Amino acid sequence: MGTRKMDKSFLDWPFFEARHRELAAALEDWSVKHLPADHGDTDAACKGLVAALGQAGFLRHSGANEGERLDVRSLCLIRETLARHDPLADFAFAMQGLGMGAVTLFGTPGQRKWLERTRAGQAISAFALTEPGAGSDVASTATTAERTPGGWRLSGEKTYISNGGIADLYVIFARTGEAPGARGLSAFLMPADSTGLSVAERIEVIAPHPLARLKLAGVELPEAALIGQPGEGFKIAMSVLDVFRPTVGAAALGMARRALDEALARVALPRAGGGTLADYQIVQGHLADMALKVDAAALLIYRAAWTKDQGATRITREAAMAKLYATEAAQEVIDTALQLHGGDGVRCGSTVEALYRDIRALRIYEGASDVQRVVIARSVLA
Ligand code: COS
Repeated sequence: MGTRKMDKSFLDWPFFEARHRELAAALEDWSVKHLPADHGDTDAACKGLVAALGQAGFLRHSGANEGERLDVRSLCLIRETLARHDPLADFAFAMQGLGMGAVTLFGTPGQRKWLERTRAGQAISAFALTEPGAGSDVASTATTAERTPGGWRLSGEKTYISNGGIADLYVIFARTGEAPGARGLSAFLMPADSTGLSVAERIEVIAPHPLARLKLAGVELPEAALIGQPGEGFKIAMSVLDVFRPTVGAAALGMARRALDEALARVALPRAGGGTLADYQIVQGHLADMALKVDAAALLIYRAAWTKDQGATRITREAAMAKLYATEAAQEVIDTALQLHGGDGVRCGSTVEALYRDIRALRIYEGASDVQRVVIARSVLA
């Protein structure tokens, strides 16, 4: 990591309370001691990270039981800190939250029992929404859930499911047919050992993490597996995404901060011909743009998180702005940091090379950048 200390002045912004500053400091200490994890075997690394984050108590923040509140600022602070040290650790944390988001927001007391295990790092969760024919267009979901005498029978396919293959339980969205399109979907809690559920394919991506295509061949679920009411699945999915999209922005922010730190360390190195790269005004211009993007992203992210934590019922527009801007800006910051490293930037195994691969998927998952533009445009036109 860059030798320079990261700028933490943002923690003094009025969005935060003392408990947030304490959380950020505790996680920073933990991360310095435990990260980056050994990534040799991605599945084992993720399982180990979930267990370690659970034991250390940080996964408590990934969900909330009755009488508690999900604190979006804490989620964002944790994601940005973990992503700055080890993007796979951020992934491991994030999926426990996204996977259980529907249960945290809409679960029955019986379903909430799973939260004890996911928040202790003893069970791994996943969010199964995307399908081969329904990515950005959730209303086209084709997986079906038919009523049976004792509950539901699910058939279809889900793809690009993070934690697919290592998850202990999935929250899955399927068509129950109360109405066409978005109004005919429902959400279910589906344990990974359900008969008829199989991993059809493990998917390799440019920044490795557990990812799979799932096949559902008549998976039988009890009545108690239904989350919320029949027909509410689309709104449940969107409400979960509203909470977690700012946290994707936060992960991107952590990666951008790391890239800026790496760039600052690099441009301070003495050059053979005398001076440093930082002496050049053109380099200073790049550093200024990077710092500006980092702060602007942080402001949008913590605006969205603070607004939700103040009790807003919807933060659709704020969440979309935070995710869109922070992920696009992080890609640019990381690209510039890589450029400032010259040939060393594209060397496999260098920090900026890894960040360059790690950031890419964040502009796609949980609503691609153009989906966020659609959401923002609709809100300004409304
Ligand atoms: N919170 C609560 N309700 C919401 C909502 C939100 N954020 N967004 C939409 N709704 C409601 C709408 O109010 C509407 O309700 P009514 O039928 O009562 O009017 C209903 O849901 C349908 O909304 P809309 O017409 O906007 O749906 P669209 O089919 O046009 O879809 C987008 C909108 C494209 C924004 C949505 O499909 C989406 O977010 N796609 C990306 C999905 C995604 O992130 N995938 C990644 C999976 S996780 S890796």
